[in-house]
Amino acid sequence: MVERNLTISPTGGGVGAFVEGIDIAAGLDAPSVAALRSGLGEYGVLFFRGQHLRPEQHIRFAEQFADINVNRFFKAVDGYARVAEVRKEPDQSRNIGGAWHTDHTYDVKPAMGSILLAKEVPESGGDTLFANMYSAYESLSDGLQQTLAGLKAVHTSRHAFGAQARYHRDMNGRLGNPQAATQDAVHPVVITHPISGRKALYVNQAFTVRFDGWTQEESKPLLEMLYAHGARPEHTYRFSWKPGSIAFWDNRASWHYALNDYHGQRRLMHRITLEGEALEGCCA
Ligand SMILES: O=C(O)CCC(=O)C(=O)O
Ligand SMILES: [Fe+2]
Repeated sequence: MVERNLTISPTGGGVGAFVEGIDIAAGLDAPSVAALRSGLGEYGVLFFRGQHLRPEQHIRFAEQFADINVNRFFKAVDGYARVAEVRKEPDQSRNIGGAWHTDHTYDVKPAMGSILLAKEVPESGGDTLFANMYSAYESLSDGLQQTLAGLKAVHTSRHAFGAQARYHRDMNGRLGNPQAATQDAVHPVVITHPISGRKALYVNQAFTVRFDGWTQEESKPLLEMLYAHGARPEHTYRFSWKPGSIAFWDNRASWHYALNDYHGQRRLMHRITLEGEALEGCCA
């Protein structure tokens, strides 16, 4: 089906764009897929409304962009190993992704992004914040940009998903497989984005532990400065979900933060994660 009405319009906030004139369940033609891919690279996250996809439709949409990554840590939707549940029940206090991060940076080939579909949302609350890692980089001084261009950083999942991680305690078995949390990866601190070719800041508070060749203590002040800088309101946009809303984010161009402000209510999302590639530095 030809999507002649497809439009991609910037949110007006610091990151992301709204996609309209599209019915994902009906299937997309190649030009529409190409437009969405380049929009993703340009805006970092694409938002859609009213897309009440069944798991097969969600999978078919995802497969047009990349291979699906089967998440090692999240429980899957019954009968669909490739669709993960991002669920918080009324009796749970912690949520998934409730701090600034970008997914899978502890992998040598980090996931390119995720397609998160809202199934059940709280009456109010449960928004997700996104931040723009192009503008985060571009708004640093020339001097700091040059310093960062020469650096790599170490990313790990051990503290977040490993057997000792606090994260597991309140998740009632919805996260599993702590023995799989053994990855470490080294990535450039400033990457060349694989789709847009633009430079993006590529460290995040959840998984980056130090600069390569530096101690944790030496790294901490500069990393914390970068985390605070990336989260400045001018780089961000806050998305409010309704059932059928989708956020399709690019992990290399954005961070995200799932707000945990809806205690006593259920929130259920279906998530498909897409495989990515090894990341190139900006300025070799
Ligand atoms: O639930 C959300 O809004 C996002 C959760 C998250 O961080 C993720 O699915 O990667
Ligand atoms: Fe996440």
